[in-house]
Amino acid sequence: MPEERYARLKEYLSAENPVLLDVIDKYKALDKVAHKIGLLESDETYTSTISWWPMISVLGTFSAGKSTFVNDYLGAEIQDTGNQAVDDKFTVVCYGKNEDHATLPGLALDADPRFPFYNISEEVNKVDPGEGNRVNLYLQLKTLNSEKLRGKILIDSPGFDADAQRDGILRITNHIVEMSDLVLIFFDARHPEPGAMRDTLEHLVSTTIAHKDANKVLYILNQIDTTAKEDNLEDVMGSWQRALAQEGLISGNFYGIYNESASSPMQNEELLKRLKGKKDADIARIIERMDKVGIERAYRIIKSLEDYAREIKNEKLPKLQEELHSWGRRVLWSDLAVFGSILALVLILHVTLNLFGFLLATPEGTMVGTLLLIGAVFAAHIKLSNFLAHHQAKKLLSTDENMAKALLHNARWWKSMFGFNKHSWKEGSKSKLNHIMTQARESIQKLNDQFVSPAGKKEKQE
Ligand SMILES: Nc1nc2c(ncn2[C@@H]2O[C@H](COP(=O)(O)OP(=O)(O)OP(=O)(O)O)[C@@H](O)[C@H]2O)c(=O)[nH]1
Ligand SMILES: [Mg+2]
Repeated sequence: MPEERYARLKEYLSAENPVLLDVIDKYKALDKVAHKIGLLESDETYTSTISWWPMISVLGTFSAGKSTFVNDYLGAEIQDTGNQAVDDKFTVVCYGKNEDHATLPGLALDADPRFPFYNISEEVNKVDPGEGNRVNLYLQLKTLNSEKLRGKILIDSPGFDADAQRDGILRITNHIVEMSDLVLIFFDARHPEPGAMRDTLEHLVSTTIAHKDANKVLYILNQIDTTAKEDNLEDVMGSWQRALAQEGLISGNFYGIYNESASSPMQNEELLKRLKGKKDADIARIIERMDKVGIERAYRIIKSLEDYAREIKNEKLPKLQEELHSWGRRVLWSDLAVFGSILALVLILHVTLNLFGFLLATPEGTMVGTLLLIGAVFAAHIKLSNFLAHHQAKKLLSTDENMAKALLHNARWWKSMFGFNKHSWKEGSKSKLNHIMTQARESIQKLNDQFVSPAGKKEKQE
């Protein structure tokens, strides 16, 4: 039920993202309008169509050092690392109040309003029937009491190998890339040649650059400490960037880093200084993006509220009005046809067989006859208007399920086409939507105020 969901979202947000608390009430107001119009069923809510927590996902080739990076960022050994393929699941790491960190099965993700995974099993089932019911094989949840994770979700993933990957994993990867606010794609400098990364590149890069929000993807060449042996950092970085460019990537989001504690010791001081300088600068840029992700998500959530309200007012309502009007017109014509036919039938029967003479003989009889006639027309009207509404809704179902629902919700037998033709139709809902849009803009203003940096510069807004 939405009430329960609002309450749980509020509970989590008050602990992790209080800025967004009052936005829930605005979503609630939006849901109420949508329930009234019939675009949402009473147990549905727009709050479950977006991710409330910013997501950072770490993807890449196996043994590239993804888990080592995650541990280092969090300052906790939460993930296992090693030279063989270690991870076989996606691990969603999020904030937890308890001191000990806990590992929960993937199914826990379905129940938690923070996670945009509520339909992941269905998604997987679509490409790999039956597989979705086993999401525990693909996903697990870990909680950690770390300030770094407050109001954020971090996802570590299994090493990517398109050949060996089942469709289920590919589908989850796409879903994660789609939902993430920031995607870190790891390669490692031990295998910088295109051959070793081709599969990964082809799949990951092509899905990510196809994404309209390409700036959210960072390409990271890890383990650049291994270039010390031959002192060929520039060559290795160069060939890796060329491989990316061949896939059509010309973005500036390339980084070269390594993990100090995992790196092999370097003798040459000069070289160490150079590599460390590069790494420190690039890690700082990456961390800056990771830290800012919450702000971008907050803007996105409010923006969606405004977009939903505008879409309902400017597109959904006019479309619904048009649909209802055309339904009303069909009902009217059918009514006329039915009424005409019944009347004609009665007349013919009366004239030819004098079937109703006995009724017309007395005033009471005439009255009963008229009532029967009206009753028949009335019953036909109810049946017909229902039938026509369902027929029309069925046609809408494949393109716009919500519209089909809204049509059935509004197309009731006691309504006529004349009601849907008015300017004032759904005036109350329209003014509520206007109000929500104004409020959304005010919230954005509030966020701006909150995130204005000391230098007076505003943070990036979408
Ligand atoms: N030399 C060096 N080794 C590293 C670096 N980062 C990680 N490693 C080592 O590389 C191995 C793999 O690291 P992981 O963090 O497990 O890699 P992963 O990408 O999570 O691997 P999978 O989960 O199996 O795909 C481990 O033995 C790490 O110690 C680095 O910057 N330099
Ligand atoms: Mg790993």
